[in-house]
Amino acid sequence: MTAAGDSLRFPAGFLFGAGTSAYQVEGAVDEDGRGPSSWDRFSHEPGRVANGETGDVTSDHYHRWREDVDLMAEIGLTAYRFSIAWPRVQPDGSGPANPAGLDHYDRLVDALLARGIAPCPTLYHWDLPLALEDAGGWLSRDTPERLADYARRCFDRLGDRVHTWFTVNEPWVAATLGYRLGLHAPGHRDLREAVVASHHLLLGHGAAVEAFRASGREGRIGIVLSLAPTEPASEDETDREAARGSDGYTNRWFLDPVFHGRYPDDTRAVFEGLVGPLAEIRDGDEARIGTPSDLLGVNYYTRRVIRAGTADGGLPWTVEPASPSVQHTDTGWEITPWKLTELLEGLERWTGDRPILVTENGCVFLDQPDPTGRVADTGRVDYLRAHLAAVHAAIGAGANVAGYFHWSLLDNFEWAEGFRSRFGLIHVDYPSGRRLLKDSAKAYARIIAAQ
Ligand code: IFM
Repeated sequence: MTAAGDSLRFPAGFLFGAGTSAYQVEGAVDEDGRGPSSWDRFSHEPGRVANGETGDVTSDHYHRWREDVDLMAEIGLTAYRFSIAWPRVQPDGSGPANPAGLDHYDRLVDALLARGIAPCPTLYHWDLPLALEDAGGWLSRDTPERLADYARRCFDRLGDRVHTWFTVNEPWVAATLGYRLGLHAPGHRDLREAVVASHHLLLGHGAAVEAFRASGREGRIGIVLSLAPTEPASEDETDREAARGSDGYTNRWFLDPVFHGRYPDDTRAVFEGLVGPLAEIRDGDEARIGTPSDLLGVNYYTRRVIRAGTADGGLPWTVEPASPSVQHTDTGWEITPWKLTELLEGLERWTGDRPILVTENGCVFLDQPDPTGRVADTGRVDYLRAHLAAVHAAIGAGANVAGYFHWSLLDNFEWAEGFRSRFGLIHVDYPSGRRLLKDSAKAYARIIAAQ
């Protein structure tokens, strides 16, 4: 069978991966000296997560990682993006490392390498040690320094075998959902806080890159950004201007300082017009955020269509609802693979000749196993093929894309959505922990095998 995506040949060495993050898949929140995180507390607060669900057990990856590595090998993955749980390594967010925490990732890294799967850890995927949350979280200027100190311990222990590192996952989402919209930990609702948090998350990235260079380890390191290709709802100049503003808010506020060492003037002016002077951005900070890194991780799910008009919090644009003329996932996100091609083709003005890795791309489809154990997730098969074809097209047009990681390896805890959103290539039956490769995992396996 040949369908869009199956017959595509990618450059030699292109990484075919899948991703997870610690709080979403590990469970085992009280084991081996792990300390509490911001998400442990948040998810246990009534009303924060759908159906009152938590990451206490979730996909049980902390215990089942050997089986999961076997499944990765069965699919033929050549890379695995996971995150290291900071509260396992430093239960209080600072001080000496907890050896049992690092031992876990040490074993995982060795098992991956034994299967020819490149380990690609993310240092921070939102599970902030609770002690640091209580000391101010990402509103505190000390948190980026703590991140660098923790990162150093990871580089020391794993840096002889890990050669691709990611610093911070999706600072826009962490800052916006955590500090402006109140949907993620710590649940605040304040635009000013969101801007300050985004600055400190970016400083954490810069500090982690500095720590990596100081470690003397060989390898590459970079940030992971959720980038939303933005288009105006009409050709009206007001909508076009609104789309430029929204692009600054979600994309350029992060790309510009990371790659050009300076926040975009237009976005800073919008923020300062709404929340006052941003004295938290001190002399030297932007240069530190721009400490040269080696790659860019891009998380892409869908586009943003923007119309002029003021949203809540006063930002001068509104996001259009999904268009009925575009296909969508089971959570209503538009399926727009052509925007991924455009996005990847347009990043060179920031990345230059540095490689781009598509670090997340995926969809919610809710298909369940039939009586024979087959999960016929046709929607995900089509989504995967279409987005791999989009990456292939971008490479053909000259974009330096070095890998693709489907989100997610496993069904998992989808933050405020709990378990009702299933993103996995692998179906997880939560009560028993049983895993089943969905049709999408088998389709991915065929694509990888055909290279
Ligand atoms: O599950 C999340 C992930 O943790 C960060 N990026 C988006 C995914 C899907 O919402």
